[in-house]
Amino acid sequence: MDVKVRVLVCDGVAKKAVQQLTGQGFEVEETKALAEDDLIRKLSANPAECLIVRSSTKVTRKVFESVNCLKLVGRAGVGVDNIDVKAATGAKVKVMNTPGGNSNAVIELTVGFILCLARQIPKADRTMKEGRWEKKTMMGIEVKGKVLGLVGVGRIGCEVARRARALGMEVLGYDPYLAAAVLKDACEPVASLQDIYRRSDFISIHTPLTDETRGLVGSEAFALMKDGVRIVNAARGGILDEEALLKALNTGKVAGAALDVYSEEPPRQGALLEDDRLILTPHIGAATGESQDTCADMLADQVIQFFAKNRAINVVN
Ligand code: 9EZ
Repeated sequence: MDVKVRVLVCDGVAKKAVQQLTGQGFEVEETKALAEDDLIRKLSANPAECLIVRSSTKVTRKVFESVNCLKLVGRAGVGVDNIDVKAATGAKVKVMNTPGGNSNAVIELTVGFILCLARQIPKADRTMKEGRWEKKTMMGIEVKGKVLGLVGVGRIGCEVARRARALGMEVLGYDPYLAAAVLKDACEPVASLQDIYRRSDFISIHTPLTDETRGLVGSEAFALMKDGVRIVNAARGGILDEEALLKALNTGKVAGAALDVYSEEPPRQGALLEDDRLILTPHIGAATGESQDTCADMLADQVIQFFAKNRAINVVN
């Protein structure tokens, strides 16, 4: 590499990735999360061919239309919600992310949610800290022998299934994009979502957010579910209809739900935040050191590959 490729790293992406890029001869500058105008100012003053972000920095259309140095934007994480991919494509800027880099963190959070819903662990902790020894309202259930229904059985759903089986659960799975033959090692494939809703004691969502899955678990779905069902969503906000969930809690249809993601983040103060049967976390699915390291490594590898391939045509002397 004669002229060093400049990389601007925002949002505190894992150190290992920065070291890896520096070691490969990239010139890396690290900065905190930048607002739109600050990002444009920064890239105009000191052009970089590559921009790396996590979640905080939004790479908007205005960014792509205001600067012409970028060849590649990489997101250390799953999905590209904070990057305007259409605008990037229009500006001939490649966009990359790290599918699967967060999977194990999400898998383990899901298992934690299932056990918390079964035993009310968060509420038990809270009452202790409030100075009470409250055993009477803490009666739980065991997951052994219960049916877990998976809505979506991709990378994450599949591994949740294995762990749930290790806990003695019976696991049903529905995924319209995967053949039953592929699913049947991980779970019992069922032919329809209705089968999941009718038979499950726990339901966990593991789909992406698409036009097809937005609002998928709503009032019609709840109407089919068993009384006392428990719901987990650590996938994406908006797949589960929160208003329908609150109604289903109020009628007693749903005994509890654990949510890491919301249709609006952070969710507005309201009924969602007040019900003890809801276990709520602030989108921490990917928040493990291991997951951040894995995503950063995956992205650094891809960035190195990209410039190894494309460098020659990008250098203008
Ligand atoms: C949709 C899905 C799973 C699903 C899975 C994947 C795009 N997509 N959609 C509805 N990969 C279950 C129900």
